[in-house]
Amino acid sequence: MADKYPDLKSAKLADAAIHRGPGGETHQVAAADAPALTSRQGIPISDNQNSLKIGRRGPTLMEDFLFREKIFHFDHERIPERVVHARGFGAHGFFETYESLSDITAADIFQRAGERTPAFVRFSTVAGNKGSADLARDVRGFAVKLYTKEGNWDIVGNNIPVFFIQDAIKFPDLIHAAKQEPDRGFPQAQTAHDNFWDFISLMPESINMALWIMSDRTIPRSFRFMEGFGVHTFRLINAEGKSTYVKFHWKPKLGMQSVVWNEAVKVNGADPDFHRRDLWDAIQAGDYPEWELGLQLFDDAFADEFEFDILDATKIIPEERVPIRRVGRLVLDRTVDNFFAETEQVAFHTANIVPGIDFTNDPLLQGRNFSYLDTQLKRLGTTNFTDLPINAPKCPFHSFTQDGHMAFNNPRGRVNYEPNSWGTGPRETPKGFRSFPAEDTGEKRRARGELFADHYSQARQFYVSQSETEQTHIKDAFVFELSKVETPQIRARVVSHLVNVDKTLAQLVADGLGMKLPAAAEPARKPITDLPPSPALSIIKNAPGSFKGRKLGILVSDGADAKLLAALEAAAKQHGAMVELIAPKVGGFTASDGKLRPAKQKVNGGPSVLYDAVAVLLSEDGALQLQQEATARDFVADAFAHAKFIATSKEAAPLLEKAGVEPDGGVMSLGGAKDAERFLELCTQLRFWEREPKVHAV
Ligand code: HDE
Repeated sequence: MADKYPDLKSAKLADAAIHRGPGGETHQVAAADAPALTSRQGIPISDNQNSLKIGRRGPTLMEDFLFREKIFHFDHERIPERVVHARGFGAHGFFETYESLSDITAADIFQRAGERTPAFVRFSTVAGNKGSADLARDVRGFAVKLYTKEGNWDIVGNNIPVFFIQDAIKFPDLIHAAKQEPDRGFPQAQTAHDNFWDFISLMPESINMALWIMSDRTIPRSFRFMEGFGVHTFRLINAEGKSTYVKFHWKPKLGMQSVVWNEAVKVNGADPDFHRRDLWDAIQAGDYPEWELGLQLFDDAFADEFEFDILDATKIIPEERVPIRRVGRLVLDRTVDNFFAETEQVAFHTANIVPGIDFTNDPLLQGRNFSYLDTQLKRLGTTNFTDLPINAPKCPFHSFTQDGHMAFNNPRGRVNYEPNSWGTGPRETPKGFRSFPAEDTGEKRRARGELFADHYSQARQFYVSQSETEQTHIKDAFVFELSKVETPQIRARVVSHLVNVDKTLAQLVADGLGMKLPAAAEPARKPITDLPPSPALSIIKNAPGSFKGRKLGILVSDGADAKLLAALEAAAKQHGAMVELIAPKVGGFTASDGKLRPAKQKVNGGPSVLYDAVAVLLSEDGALQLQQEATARDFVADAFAHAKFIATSKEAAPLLEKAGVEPDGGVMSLGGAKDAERFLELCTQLRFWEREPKVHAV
């Protein structure tokens, strides 16, 4: 492989040219040491510019096997995209175990402190197709493959700890309703349409999730600032066969952060790849994102006393109730070599578990365990997808499965069955996987546990746990989404559920839609209205108090104060933040010291929505020029509307004024280089939320 596909990752830009001969024939002029281009059969190619023809003007010959092979392969480049989670982005890394957990699980990955296990993570949106935009309001997939010494363990989770439905039999309905409507083929990658909300309004079990998806969790700032969850209750099994229930959590070291809705809408236009670019850039810069694996551990006694069924994936167990024990860290430190080979062909499966871990009877999990293998066969086209490098275990593996499409890992020799008396080949081992011998009896029924019928209590708990700003965002999101729903009855039905969650919220949403408050929907089970708030559920209440990993965008012009610029850059670096310069021309600008510096973005390609905070360093002339430029006015007006911190040079004031920015506590005029650090200190608050109510009137 290595010979055939030379590693061009470190390739430098070489002088390349196409040489044109007198008769129109063309050849690429290549470096003398370049490897020969060949066909897939290894045949060296002398001309990759022209198909084989009779004479110069054709016809083209069927005999041109090189052309035929190239086009044949090209025609089949696409494989079916994932039905859900089609748009995704992956990276490699490792998991490091903090301490031995041998008392609670025999899983090899948790036996030795300090052990590193290779990992691959794929983040995704759910509803949009492969080419959709990153900032759709949507749940994010957070799928982790851990290549342990006893086989691959996949935690195929999301960035939200609950799900829409309780039983896997409803999944096709949910996804049909959420994705584009079948007659018109739109809208894509959004839930703001009739079919989705029609389904939700008829499925009260989805109301808790509806609150979560209307929160800022579904418009994350980037993958690096998201939590992840295994969602279902699993089991950990120790060497003595004792079972402990577990819920898996991924906690981002950089803290959680989201964008605001108007910003998300604009990011989608400015950079539809915002999230994947962010992860790529961070890893390339050596700024490796990290998450800690947290376990919520509990036993049958807790399961029995808990108000909800631990098998119900529409419920959480609040952290305040069962604390999270952090047992290791996941670090992403390597981008993929090839997007298709790795990110596209990676195949996750909830049933990829290892000795020491087991399932529970969560009916959603049980359904998933059936679904994922099926989907891989459809997408990757063969049962042998497990042999692709991204999917193959990194520990030794031996099985007697054989043949099928693309079999390149068949058993060697005569033995392909077990038991056999040939004395060779793999054998069962006492260390092998054993299912926990749970006792399950009961009538065969299409039914659910009784507590599954509580649909509103935790939705309320989620809502009352949010800060005021976040509650407003939830209200605004409901109003936005339901304003896109064309059928008034569907809007009303959704609001009738919100009445059971929180009357004030329901009233605010009804007001926002310009409708009367409907009567409450009939609850299947009386909601519990006094569950204590869980502050851990709020993003803002858990803000990291740091600007690390964030991005400062500095709008500059010719003559911009070089000292101030240097001070801002140094302060940002000190805080672990990245800086990008935006100028009238991408070729660069000449600062006050007479030096030409390159810009990263031209002003119309680098709107402020791409940055966490902005600075506007203009000369007097620059401010006069940019006053006339609509995208420069948008730059500051949007930063202001999105509650961002803004620093300005004194000379930039006319631009701010023209953009309608009224300086407040989140806008800082920089007197000199010494103010740079003060500004970055301000930025550690991430957003100036106090401004928000002042810039929204409806
Ligand atoms: Fe999935 N899901 N899912 N899902 N899911 C898929 O598998 C399915 C569910 C999740 O980056 C599919 O390879 C059923 C919950 C992620 O490759 C498919 C049910 C959670 C990913 C499938 C669920 C998830 C998938 C489509 C209801 C969060 C992307 C392509 C019982 C805990 C993994 C594929 C990646 C992908 C089925 C519900 C997370 C069709 C039947 C709940 C992160 O097999």
